[in-house]
Amino acid sequence: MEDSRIAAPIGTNLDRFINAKEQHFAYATGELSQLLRDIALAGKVVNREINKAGLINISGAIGTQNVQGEEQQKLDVLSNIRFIRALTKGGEVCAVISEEDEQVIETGSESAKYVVAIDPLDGSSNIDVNVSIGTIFSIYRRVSLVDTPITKEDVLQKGVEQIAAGYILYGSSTMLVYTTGNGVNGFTYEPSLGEYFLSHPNMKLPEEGKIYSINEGAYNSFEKPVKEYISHCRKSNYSGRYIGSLVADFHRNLLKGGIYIYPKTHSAPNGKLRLMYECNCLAFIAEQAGGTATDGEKRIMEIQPDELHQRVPFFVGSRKMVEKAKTFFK
Ligand code: P6P
Repeated sequence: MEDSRIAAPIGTNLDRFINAKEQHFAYATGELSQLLRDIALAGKVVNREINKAGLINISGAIGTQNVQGEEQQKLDVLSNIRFIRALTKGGEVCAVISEEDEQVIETGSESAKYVVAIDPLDGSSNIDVNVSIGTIFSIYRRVSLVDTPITKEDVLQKGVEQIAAGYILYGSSTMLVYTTGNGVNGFTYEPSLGEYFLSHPNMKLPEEGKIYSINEGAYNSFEKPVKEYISHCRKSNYSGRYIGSLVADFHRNLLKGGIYIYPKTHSAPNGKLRLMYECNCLAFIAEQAGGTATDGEKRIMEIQPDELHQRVPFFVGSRKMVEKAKTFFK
C-alpha cells in the first residue's frame, strides 16, 4: 500500500525524496539513505564513462572472462571498480556480492549493517552497438551481529529479505528506478545539473500486456510449457520485443505491460540470469509495482539461494501474463 504522505511532486530531486521518505519511517536510519545516495553517485560516474565509450578506448573486450566465463568488457570492469569503491568508502556496507567477482567482497566495515548484491553493468556486450545497458542492485540487512565476521547467512538471503532494490538504466536518458518496500519510483538523470529528478512517481506494472520478451533463437531447446506459452502469445497477436539487455526489456515492460522470460535452455540448464543480483532485484521491483516474478513454479523471492552466482529460470512482468505462463507448467 503506497503511503500517500510520502508521495512527492514530479521534479523533486533524489536527495530531497530520500530525506522525505526517511522522515516517515521511524525505523529508518541515515545509513540506508546514505547508501542509496552512494549508489546513485556511482551511477552518475558510470553514466559519464558509458557516454564517452565510443570516443575513448574503453569499449570492447579486455581479453579476460568473469566468474561466469563471460567475456569481460572494459566498462564491466570499470563499473565494478566504481560501484565497489562507492560501497566500500560509504561505510554502510559490510559485504558485496558482484557478478564480476567470484567471492564475496568484504569491505572491512564490520560495523556496517548492509549487504549489497550488484550486477555493475548488465548487458555490457551491447555497449559497442549503442544499446541501453543497466546496473542492477539489491540491499539486505546483515543477519549476524555487527562487529562480527560476515557469515554465509548474511550473503545468501532470500529475496523476501531485501530492504531495497533497483536499477539504473543507461539509455536514451539515464534513469534510476528503486523501491524500499513502499512502491516504486523512477528518477531521470539531468547530466547538465548532475541530479536525478523524480519523473515516474509510484510506478505501476500494468496487470495485462501484449508484449513478450524471449530469445526465440533458442526455441528448439525450450521446455514444452515454454513453447506452449509462446504459441499462446502468437495466437493472442502479442508483439515480440527482445532487446537482449535485461534492464531495457524489463523497464519497457514495467511501463507498458509485458512479460520477460529467460527459461532453461540446453546451454543454460538453470536459465542464464542470476538470482542474487538480477532476478531478486527485478522481482522486488515488479511485485512492488503490482507485477509477478517466478521461476515457472515458485515465487522468485521465496527461493533460498545456496550459492552466490546461482542461476534460475526467470518469468517476470504483468501479473496476468506471468500467471498464464505458470498454467502451462501445471
Ligand atoms: P541471450 C545480457 O548478457 C543478459 O544477461 C541480459 O541482459 C539479457 O536479457 C540476456 O543476457 C541476453 O541473453 O542468451 O538472449 O543473448
